[in-house]
Amino acid sequence: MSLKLGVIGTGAIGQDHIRRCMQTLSGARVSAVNDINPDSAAGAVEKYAPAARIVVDPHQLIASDEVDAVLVTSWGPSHEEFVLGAIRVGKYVFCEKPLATTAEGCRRIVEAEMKHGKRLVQVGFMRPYDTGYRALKAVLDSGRIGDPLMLHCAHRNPRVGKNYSTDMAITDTLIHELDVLRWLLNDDYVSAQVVFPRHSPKALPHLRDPQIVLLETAKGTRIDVEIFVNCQYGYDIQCEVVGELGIAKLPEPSAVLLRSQAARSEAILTDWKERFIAAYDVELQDFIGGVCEGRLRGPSSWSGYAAAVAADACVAAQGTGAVVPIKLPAQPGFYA
Ligand code: NAI
Ligand code: ISE
Repeated sequence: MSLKLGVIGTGAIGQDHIRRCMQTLSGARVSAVNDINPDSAAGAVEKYAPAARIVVDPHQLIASDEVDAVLVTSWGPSHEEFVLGAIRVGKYVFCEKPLATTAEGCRRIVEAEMKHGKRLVQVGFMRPYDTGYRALKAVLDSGRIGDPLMLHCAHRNPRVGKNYSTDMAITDTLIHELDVLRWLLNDDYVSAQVVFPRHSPKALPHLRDPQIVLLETAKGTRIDVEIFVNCQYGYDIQCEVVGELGIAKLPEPSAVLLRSQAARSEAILTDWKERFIAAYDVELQDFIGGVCEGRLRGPSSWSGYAAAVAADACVAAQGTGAVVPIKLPAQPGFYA
């Protein structure tokens, strides 16, 4: 039997997930779509899911008998409403990051899910599914470089649109590191500070770009993350862990080493869709499998909440330059 998916939001990642559900993954098909922009919904259906129905009201889509589970791929500020809507009718929901744009919003989702009594939500944090991050974690867990002391990370996008704001560098971009580094280190954050280097003239005046986020964990590990979303040259994700006994670095995506015109070169990817293509495939296949088995295994609402608690502190730190404490409540047994 094929799981019927309803997709809310048919922009960049919505279309990419519709494509992978219809063309790459097994066990599911897209049966209904919604977007506040009807042309976008029509375009996605025509291109990837000709048999899917366009439903104008997102809450009708969530409640529809034609939908077994929901994918929320609309803009971040709308996620909470749709995830709560799915929990209300007891349907499984895969929600792209961020789960909600504030910790308070994520907390409401956690509470609704716990009240329902069973996990229904998977958050679209795909990096724990990436083979590079998994290999890096295996090295750390093996103890080969001893305890991690420092991490140097970078999250670089070639450019962003005019609606991208300074806080989105945290809530939309850094949120990936806030999730994956917590998982990688098996540790929680205790403080954050944000400092701003010289403004890049390639960034629009309203956007402070680049930024450097400094995090400290409960075990005392120090992390610096450069966020540079107008770096021009490519989509570049870096993570280097300095341990007591050695250094472990996130592998680069594989590329041909070219010798040509008196130079050695390797191409750098320019798009997150390609950089994490395999990870997106595996995370969504895992969601489909989890729904079919009645037991989700992927990143939970609690992971979404934990990342958002740290994100709130980083956004506050952007405004003051001060070191802002991060206090994550104890994880409920429900999410163990
Ligand atoms: P986008 O702007 O390309 O597409 C968003 C779509 O959602 C648009 O078509 C818009 O009309 C629609 N939409 C917005 N509000 C809506 C509402 N209330 N109801 C119905 N439709 C609505 O944005 P993009 O890049 O696809 O991002 C969407 C979400 O996915 C964001 O939360 C973003 O952070 C996340 N994302 C995650 C990525 C990842 O690596 N996991 C990569 C890119 C995006
Ligand atoms: C985008 O929404 C993503 O999630 C990408 O993975 C990230 O690199 C980019 O900065 C975000 O805007």
